[in-house]
Amino acid sequence: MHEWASRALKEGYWLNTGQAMIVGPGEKGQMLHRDIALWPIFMDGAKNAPEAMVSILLALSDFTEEVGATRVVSGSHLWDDFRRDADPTEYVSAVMPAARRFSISERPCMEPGPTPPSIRGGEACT
Ligand SMILES: O=C(O)CCC(=O)C(=O)O
Ligand SMILES: [Fe+2]
Repeated sequence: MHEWASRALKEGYWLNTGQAMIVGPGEKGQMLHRDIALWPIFMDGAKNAPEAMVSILLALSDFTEEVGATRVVSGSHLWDDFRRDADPTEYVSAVMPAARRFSISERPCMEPGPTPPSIRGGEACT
């Protein structure tokens, strides 16, 4: 992550978050969101705002559609309007076995999938 973050965030960076994202049976899915919305100025700039945050999500258990693999709206980091709602047909699921990871700029929309029948664990670092 250090190599990638150093390249993407040219002025240097801080480790912002390191947290387990454990989702279990009966829990509601998280709404589709962009983490960069924590800093609205970057939402206003949309695709022209500077890259301010990058993330890695590591699967601690298998990520399948059934257990709520994170959904990502591919290409949403290039939208002109970051407040536009994504259409469900635009989602792709980050299906991957445990111990794999995916890396994203924090501009994309993403959400965990539907309520899982078993525990789904992820580790997020931003
Ligand atoms: O747990 C997930 O699938 C997504 C987590 C998330 O939204 C985040 O780490 O910011
Ligand atoms: Fe998030």
